[in-house]
Amino acid sequence: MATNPTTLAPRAAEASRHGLDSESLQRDVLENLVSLQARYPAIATPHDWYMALAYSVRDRLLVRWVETVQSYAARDVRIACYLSAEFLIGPQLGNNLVNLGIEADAREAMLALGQDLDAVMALEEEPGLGNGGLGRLAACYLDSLATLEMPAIGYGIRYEFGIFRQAIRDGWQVEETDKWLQKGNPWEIVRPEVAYYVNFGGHTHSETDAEGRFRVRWIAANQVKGVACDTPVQGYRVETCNTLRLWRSEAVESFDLADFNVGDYYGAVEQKVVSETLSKVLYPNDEPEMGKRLRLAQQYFFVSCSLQDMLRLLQQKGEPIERFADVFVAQLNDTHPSIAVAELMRLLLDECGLQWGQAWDITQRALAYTNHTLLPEALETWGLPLFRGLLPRPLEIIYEINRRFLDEVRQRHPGDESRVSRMSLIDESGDRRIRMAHLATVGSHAINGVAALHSTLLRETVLRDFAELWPERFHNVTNGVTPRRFLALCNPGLARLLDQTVGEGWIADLTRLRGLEAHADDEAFQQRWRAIKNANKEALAKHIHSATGVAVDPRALFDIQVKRIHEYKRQHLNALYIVALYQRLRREPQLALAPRCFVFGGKAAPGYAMAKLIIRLINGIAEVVNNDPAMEGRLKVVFFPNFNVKSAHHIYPAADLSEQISTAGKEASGTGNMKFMMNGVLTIGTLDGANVEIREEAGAENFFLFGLHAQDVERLQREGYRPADHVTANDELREALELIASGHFLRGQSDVFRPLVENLTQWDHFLALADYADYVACQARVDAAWQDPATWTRMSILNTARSGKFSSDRAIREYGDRIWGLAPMK
Ligand code: 8GP
Repeated sequence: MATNPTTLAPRAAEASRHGLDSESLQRDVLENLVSLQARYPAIATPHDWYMALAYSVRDRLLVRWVETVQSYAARDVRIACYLSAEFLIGPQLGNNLVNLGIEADAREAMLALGQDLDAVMALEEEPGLGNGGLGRLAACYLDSLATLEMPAIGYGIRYEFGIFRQAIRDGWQVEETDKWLQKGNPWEIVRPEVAYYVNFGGHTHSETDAEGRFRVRWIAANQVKGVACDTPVQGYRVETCNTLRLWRSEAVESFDLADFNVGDYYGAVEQKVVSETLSKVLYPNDEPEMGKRLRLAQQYFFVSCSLQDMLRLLQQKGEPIERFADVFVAQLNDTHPSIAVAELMRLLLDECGLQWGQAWDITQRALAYTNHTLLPEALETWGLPLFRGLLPRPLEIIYEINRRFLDEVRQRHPGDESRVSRMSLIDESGDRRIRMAHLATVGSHAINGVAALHSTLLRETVLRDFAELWPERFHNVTNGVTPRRFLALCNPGLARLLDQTVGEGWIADLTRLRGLEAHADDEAFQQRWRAIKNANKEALAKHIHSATGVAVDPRALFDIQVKRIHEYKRQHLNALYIVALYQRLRREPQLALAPRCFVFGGKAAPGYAMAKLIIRLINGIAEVVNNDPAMEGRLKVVFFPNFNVKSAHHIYPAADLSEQISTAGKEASGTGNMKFMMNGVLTIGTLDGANVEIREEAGAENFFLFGLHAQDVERLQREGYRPADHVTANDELREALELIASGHFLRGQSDVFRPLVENLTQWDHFLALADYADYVACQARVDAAWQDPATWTRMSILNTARSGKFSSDRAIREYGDRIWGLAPMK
């Protein structure tokens, strides 16, 4: 029976208002246990309880979700579409409880059913649909969009296998497949009726239609169907519940049938398998690009489905095609969705019949591009043959965009052909390749970097010619992270103290944490602050013990570096310092250094040999240091395996020191740095990415700064950098490198770490040795500050107090104001 949505909504809304108490939750959990899990309490597994609770919470979201979707359809609003190949959303249950404001009720309900809420939450599989910073940023932004009640849809790919699980065997990283869907996903609603076809391969054909208009038809070699898989995104204590729509690829039935008719059963099945492969797995590469055909197919697939979906929604709203850019603005999260420039043009020209000029105007007004990296090896390009084979029609459109664009450049700069070839969408210097960052820039009305320094460097280096041509299109929006997940949810002890001190409003307005400043020197307050940190450290110590078998002392300084493993992030600089410390302590056991526990976490791209070697080195150092009785009570080293959103919840709140030590100019922003800061963690860092702004906000006296500036790095590299000079000048450094090369940290095998040591002493592309001495000196200042608890705690309180800027709510407001023309609404 069809239900009338207009009558359903008020009734359901009424029900939901009564559904947010512990009794009704308890009732629903029991009911769902039977009706969805087919279990009764006595035999229910912990996972059954998780599912029953998750479904009960989801029901409470659905009412708001339906109303939100209805209101966007009915009202004259602009909708922000966040296009991203990655959404690292993390576990959903706890976050939804916090945002609905029913965490305490859920705890009570589960207790009444004999279950511990934390234990139940711990069972949730993490949807690892992202690599790191970029994917997690997208998830934080969805949280803020919903919280600020801004009309928004997240569009991406519903990978069957997310980022690999990292296991550590004999000190090496081993990748295991991430079967996150094995036990079902209670948060997902599959919508078989929301599906689109996407073309691949074949050729194009020009014709004149009945009205005498010139049209191009794309005769595809095959098609894949994209099916919408939706996840509700509930805002914090508001009625708005937005949508994350991820596309799952399926075979197109008619293709199977055609093959069946000629009796090619295996051919039909193969087609099905190939189609389903598209959304099978996330590419586990963090920065460097690898030009895989399937990756390009994934990008085009999700972009095309998303744009087709937007066109359908436009029609549903009763709006004409000319209004597309008034109703939608699409933010391209890096270049992965940048094929949207060509695809939107194709849909407007070939499917909607618009003229080029009008289509181009709509495309540019509808699209905006965020750049996340300056590393040249990370800028996406696609070889022409591969591109043409897969996407012949989009390629024709790219050629035409390029022709018109280069005409414009030539008009502005007559005779400057070197500029023309620098700016072209096609790199003709070697084998011809499409530059996706240029495509995204030319097709967008706004281009932004993700921290002040990064945006400046973007304008001065990678996109310099474009910034000269269109200065008004370039912006900065410094990244932010959601305080709901990264403070309220993951650090409940601190959250309670913040509630009591500055009032609960901080969760939706993080600048209110400034109210803490008045308490920074209050001894009693400092004591409570420390007690919370210590409890978090004890909890992390337990996790470390169960994950690695290493016992760590919560009284030690927890010095933590968690992020993807990459040479530019310089985990090896940290490792060199640990080796030096180890040697110092062996030589001078009486040294008055504070006990330290170094914790590392992060995945290496499976094909990135140097990054994997760095993991092995850290584990080698850990093995030696942790088993040396002389280091007992002085030094511990831990590599925490499989760092992900879930383990991050335990790590950020328990840290004392946050390592943000990338080579200046290389880290676009960083967001882990912000999560640490909110949790009262002091930063040791370079002037890179958002560290610059973190230091500005915290105050220079509350930040441990070291290292070369971005201009120094650039100059050194230009003028010729000689890492060996630093080795000669610094005995401690030389000895540390020699010890590593000797095989001391790999049971005497001297050949394994040699490439790493040679790389450092000969090239050191990321200037670790140039920054080494200053880093060590800075660590001595850290040690001194730690030995004075009142000073340290004051700095810690002030870091939390001044972290307001780094809320993703601020970032989303800026996107709304400067780029989308979209304000928070009710
Ligand atoms: C990262 C940047 O490296 C980081 O500095 C920044 O904070 C973050 O994006 C969010 O802006 N970039 C990536 O994660 C990235 O390029 N990932 C590739 C896998 C696509």
